[in-house]
Amino acid sequence: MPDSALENAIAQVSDAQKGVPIIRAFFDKPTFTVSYVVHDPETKQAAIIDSVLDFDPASGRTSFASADAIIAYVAQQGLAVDWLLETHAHADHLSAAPYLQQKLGGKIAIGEHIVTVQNVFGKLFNAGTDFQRDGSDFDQLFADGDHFQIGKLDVTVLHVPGHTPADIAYVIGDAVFTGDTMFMPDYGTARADFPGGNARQLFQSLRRILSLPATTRLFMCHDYLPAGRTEYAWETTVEAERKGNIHAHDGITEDEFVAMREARDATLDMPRLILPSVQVNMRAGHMPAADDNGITYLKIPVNAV
Ligand SMILES: N[C@@H](CCC(=O)N[C@@H](CS)C(=O)NCC(=O)O)C(=O)O
Ligand SMILES: [Fe+2]
Repeated sequence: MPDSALENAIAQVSDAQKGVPIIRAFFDKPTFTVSYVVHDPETKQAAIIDSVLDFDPASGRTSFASADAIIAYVAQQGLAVDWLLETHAHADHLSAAPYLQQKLGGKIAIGEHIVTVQNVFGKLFNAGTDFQRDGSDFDQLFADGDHFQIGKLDVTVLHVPGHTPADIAYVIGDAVFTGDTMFMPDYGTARADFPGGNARQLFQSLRRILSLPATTRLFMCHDYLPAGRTEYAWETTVEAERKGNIHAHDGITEDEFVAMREARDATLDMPRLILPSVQVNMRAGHMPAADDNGITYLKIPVNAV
């Protein structure tokens, strides 16, 4: 006997899910980073956002457990990966985008202002002429307002500088991948003291994201588990951030925000992995070319940062 009630229910749910991205988060505890796989339930086309390459700075060894967990999920769900999206050149973890691209395909993309970041860090690390600094290490550079699709899902790019000059947020269907702009309401916002960072710009970027409709889903790039909470969390809404973000709720003025942010930033240590991360991430996640002995080296600038 065909179960027509169930068939109708399945059709109803599938219909309601059209245009709504399916989102799976992967949390990397050593760097408190959240990576995402986002896919279109209709076409099974997918994007991977802000992946993590495991790196042990004491031994200089890379490993792939985090990336392999994403690969296993993609295979289990039968997804086709079109995009490897970065919200910015991360200063706290290495990107696994090249490794994922090799295994799964897809184009590596970031915001067009990455060229500013490449120039600053290219200079700091005294990179040779083989490092182009024109964004060409990436397959695609996005500008504010750019639109593309993941299967039938609509994606709009918002340039949201402040944490770095090149940060972008990806608005995919009803979900926003905010990168390092805001964090969960009880933790607040991203720091603005990296090279090219700017607390005033960050405030404007926050207000821009928070102008989206109240029920817009927001997915954070990090969670640092503030005192008073016992579970890591990374999903919230525009409404919850506007009501409750401890740094940026409605009513906080730009000057108040900037004073708070600059005072807090003055107390923060550099991220544990900033030196390896920026050297690799400015090259779209690729290591610098190996020396003539075949070994790849990452530099440590002394008294320069
Ligand atoms: N302890 C962390 C710090 C990471 C960090 O500085 N995170 C940045 C994002 S890349 C941030 O915005 N932190 C905001 C804050 O702590 O106020 C590490 O060493 O990786
Ligand atoms: Fe960051």
